[in-house]
Amino acid sequence: ASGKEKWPRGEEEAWKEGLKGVDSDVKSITKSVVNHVNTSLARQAYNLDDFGAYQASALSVRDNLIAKWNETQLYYTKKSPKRAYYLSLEFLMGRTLDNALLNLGLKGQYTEGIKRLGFNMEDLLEQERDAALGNGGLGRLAACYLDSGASQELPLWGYGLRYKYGIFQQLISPEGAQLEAPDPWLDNQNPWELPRLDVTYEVRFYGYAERLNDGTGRSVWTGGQEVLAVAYDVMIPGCYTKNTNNLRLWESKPKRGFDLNSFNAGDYERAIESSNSAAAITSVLYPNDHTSFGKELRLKQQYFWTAASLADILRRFKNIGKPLSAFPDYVAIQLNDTHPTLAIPELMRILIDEEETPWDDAWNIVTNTFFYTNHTVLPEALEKWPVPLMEHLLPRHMQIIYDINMYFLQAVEKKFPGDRDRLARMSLIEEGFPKQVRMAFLACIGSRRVNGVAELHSELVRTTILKDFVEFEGRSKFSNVTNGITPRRWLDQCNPELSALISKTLGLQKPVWLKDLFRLEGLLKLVEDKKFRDEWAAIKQRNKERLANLVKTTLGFTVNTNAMFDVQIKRLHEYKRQTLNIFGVIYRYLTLKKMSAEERKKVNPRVVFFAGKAAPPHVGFSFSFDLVRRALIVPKDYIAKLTIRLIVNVARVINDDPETKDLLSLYFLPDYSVSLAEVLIPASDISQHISTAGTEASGTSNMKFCLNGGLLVGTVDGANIEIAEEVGESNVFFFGHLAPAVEDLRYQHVYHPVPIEEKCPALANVLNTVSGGMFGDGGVYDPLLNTIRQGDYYLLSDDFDSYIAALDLVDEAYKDKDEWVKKSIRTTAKMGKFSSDRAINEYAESFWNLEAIKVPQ
Ligand code: F58
Repeated sequence: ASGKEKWPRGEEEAWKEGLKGVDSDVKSITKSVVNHVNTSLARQAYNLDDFGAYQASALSVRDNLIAKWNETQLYYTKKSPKRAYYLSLEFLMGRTLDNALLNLGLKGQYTEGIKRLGFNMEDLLEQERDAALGNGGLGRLAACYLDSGASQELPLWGYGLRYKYGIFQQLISPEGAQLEAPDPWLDNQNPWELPRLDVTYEVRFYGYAERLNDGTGRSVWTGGQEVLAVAYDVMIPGCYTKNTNNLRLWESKPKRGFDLNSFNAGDYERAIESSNSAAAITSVLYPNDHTSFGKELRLKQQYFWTAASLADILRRFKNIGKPLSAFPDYVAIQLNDTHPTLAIPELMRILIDEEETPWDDAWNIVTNTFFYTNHTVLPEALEKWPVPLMEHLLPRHMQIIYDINMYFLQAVEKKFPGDRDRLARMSLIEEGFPKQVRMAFLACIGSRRVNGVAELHSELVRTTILKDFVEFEGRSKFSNVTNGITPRRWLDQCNPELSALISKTLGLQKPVWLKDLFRLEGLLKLVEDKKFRDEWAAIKQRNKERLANLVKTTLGFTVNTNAMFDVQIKRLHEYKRQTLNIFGVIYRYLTLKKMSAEERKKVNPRVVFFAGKAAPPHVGFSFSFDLVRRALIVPKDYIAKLTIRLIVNVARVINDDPETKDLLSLYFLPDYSVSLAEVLIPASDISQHISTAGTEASGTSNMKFCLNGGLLVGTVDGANIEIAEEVGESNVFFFGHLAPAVEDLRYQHVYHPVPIEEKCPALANVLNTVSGGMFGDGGVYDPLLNTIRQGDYYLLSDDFDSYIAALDLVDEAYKDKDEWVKKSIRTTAKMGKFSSDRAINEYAESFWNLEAIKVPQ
């Protein structure tokens, strides 16, 4: 406050000269890249390949980021604002170089500088491996939120795990079987992380918790295994701002190199065993998607990560010098799904056992600090942990959970006296063999606010899985924040031509509209401008050619770029109904085969693309209630894999049929990733988001396609609904039953089944064609076909006819090219709402009470 602070050491000027990072002119940039080639890589022009040039460029860009990152962190520390932390087990970041160059506004200069050194930027960008530390939508959402947090100048950090292996690499065998290979993404050094070998915390597992019984509620937890968490920092640059935030990822490491006692006793194997088991904690991302299956190592990951993150957050808070009661004034923690829920009992443990805070005060701090986002209402995805496992691994936390439950149920009993059913329904502990801890309930009662990720989904959370909690705690605790996507990666980076056209047309600098996406509405007045429409359409065409090139070079197929491109890319899962799509393709093929040559001339050619991974089957599968109810004893992940096999084999047949192949072809692109999405999305004319109504919480790729001028075929589900509200229903191809009808329809399937031949002859015919062997041994597909013939839990037979009708409407609409382009422009123009900037600001304002803090230039 007294003006200039004292400079800590040496000459201030000398320090400041070195602080600037890389200058942004081309000459300084080449100098810095060459310097990294020579020093960091110890290489020279003679032996430098594209990969080396990529590494040197990345290191040069990193210098730039570090300078900004350092200033940002120092500034935050000085100002000590309230901070928010996003805890997510998954961050699906994709590549970094292009994104960093664009956010820094240095892409042009680096491209030029690289060219002077004899390299091509596009080739260098292709050298980077994706950071694929996530399964799908939930992990990618976390990555978008980090980009928006930094771009909106919010003091927001992410916390996650530094998995040695990300999501598995998918290979497809000639028979169409998915094979999984590891993803050793760290094998070449990762220029985007800063090891912080000095930032470490000890984390305990197992052992004993003994209650002190001194009236304070404290326990002492001792013994067991102790492992070390080591921090790795990933810099998150904001778009055209100095603010550069942090994503801190933890790596596990043995506390001691090895067990000296065993070593001295001559048991070498035993000596390294415990060190291996410590390192194993962060070795691999669990590839399960929408299932929870109670594995000890997964629970270890969750505790390891929440314990290290909380310790770090607490240390930072303590540096401010405020009393613990002020914790919620300085810290907000967002729980990305239930995976970090152990942070709730962990903070209770620290406050009670270590800080000697009375229970009520501790609970008050906890429930004002945490916020919980739910991402699914599918019963098989709701996390539950067996009580015996919890007692074994985390004995003190289990005590605390029992205590939380006791106080909570007392309060419920007080409000609803004598309602024993309600108590059983709401208990944190589900009765059964074994008893299980219901993590969603714990997350709910331990948080200040709970939200879903799209309007419909949030309403389903309130009226189904958390209904009792809404009745108990009041509706205002339960709200909605519709998901968003970052327009930096999902338009500017993946579709540079469209981005340039938009800047030119709106007469705005890129960062202006990229950070205020509602500005896209300015495009509406150009819908009637023929020249503009032609430019718009030409860009789409070039993006289709870019995709076709990729397919040619990677798979060797020649794609018909005069056809409509129809894309479905997401994790393979029954509820997402890739089956509906492939059965639709078969139906179309059969229809084409029946047509005369004359009739075929009128058909709109279509190329269908699929990509996505299926969860690898896990051993020790336990039959979920859902499957038992459906009398289907078939693991879901097996069905997903079988769907891939069917797609691949249908592709083989129809792509080879000389009569139809120009009118209909089909590709399954292996190893779906963020980078592949960046090529597929800008190339699509139409994309499919066709989950059974009420099952897809939001969906986020739907937003990405629309932002790039692609239209949607979709069910009335998740964020599709809000997209249609924005762009107008005439620009979306909706079909299928609505969410409120689903329960009744399922009931009908179970209690009044109608044979599929009667109910939906078109679909029955398709299924029979598959069983009949048109696409190879029909028997192979029986388990998949039976899910529809018996039970049909995801209602394919109810929605198939309207699905086909919707696709017919798409064909009709596509015939009028001019009108189609208008729809495309209108769609992009109305995507403002779906920027993750809007979403992150909603979290900041209505949940976290967090203010932006701009680092001065
Ligand atoms: C997804 N969930 C939702 N979970 O399915 C999708 O509708 C939504 O748009 C997205 O979250 C973002 O809100 C999702 O991706 C997972 O991948 C979990 C991984 C860990 C096991 C449980 C599923």
